[in-house]
Amino acid sequence: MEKSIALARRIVPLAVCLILFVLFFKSGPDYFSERWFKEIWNFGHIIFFALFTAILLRKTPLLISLDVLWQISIVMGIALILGISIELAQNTIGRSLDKADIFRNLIGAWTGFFFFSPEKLKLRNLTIRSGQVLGVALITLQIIAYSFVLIDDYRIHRDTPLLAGFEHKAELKRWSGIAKYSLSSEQKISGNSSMKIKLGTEKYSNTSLNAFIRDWSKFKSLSASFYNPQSEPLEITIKITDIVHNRGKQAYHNRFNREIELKPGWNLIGIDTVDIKNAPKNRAMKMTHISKVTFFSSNLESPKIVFVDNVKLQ
Ligand SMILES: [Ca+2]
Repeated sequence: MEKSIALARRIVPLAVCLILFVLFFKSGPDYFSERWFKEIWNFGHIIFFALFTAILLRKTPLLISLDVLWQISIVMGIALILGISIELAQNTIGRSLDKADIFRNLIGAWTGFFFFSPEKLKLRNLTIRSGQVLGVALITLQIIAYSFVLIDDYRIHRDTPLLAGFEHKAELKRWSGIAKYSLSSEQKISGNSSMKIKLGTEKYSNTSLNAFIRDWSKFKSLSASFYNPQSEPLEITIKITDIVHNRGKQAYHNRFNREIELKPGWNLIGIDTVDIKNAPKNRAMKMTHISKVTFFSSNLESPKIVFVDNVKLQ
């Protein structure tokens, strides 16, 4: 029995380490995966580098023979270089490059050393405890950040069919894009605020909603209110894509695009979901998995402002 436990203690960390390393490349979330899945996956980096560091410091005689400060420096250096290499390799196979993962790798290596390496015993007790407290604090911060994502995901479900009302700053984390965007109380159609978008003169200046309820199959329309503060009309395009488009070649004819002209002042824009469903040329849009809603301008002669509020399904 004791032999089996000892054997399991040796094999399990190595097996978990190998599985995680393969999963860094073979499976896991991509750019279009759900946030809760992407964020939980990040903990894999911490676990992998904690185990990898512990194995290195138990199985590498050359490393074990060094002074303990050299050991820490080398395992942190390995985590940094290997982590950057993994991120660059993932980037070439379509997985997103995440600089925060490199930091998580360092947290993993640090906790691996201070919790699981027998080599830590060469340090003073106070130093070991301080190292462990720092490791736990950094992991706790990661857990707190993850809980914020789960809370916002709960809000998304609670507020549906409203996709974006722009009443909480946390909502902005659901958006991305080249255009600068912020919550603003200057203009609003409901509540206290809307989103102010500063469209630039790039070929495409865009902002996209990435996190929202995916299944639009039971809704009849999408609506949004735009405020154009300029004295002239402003042309923007609304682009809606599903997961098939985003994980495919992202061709123009394989998504929904609608150019709209915003007159000065408020504009209520409505789009029938039937039009969205029938927009791709050679297939029906996957209405059970809408992936992204984008507003963009193209080739503006000068920067423009637009406000958006009350993006909702009906
Ligand atoms: Ca609002």
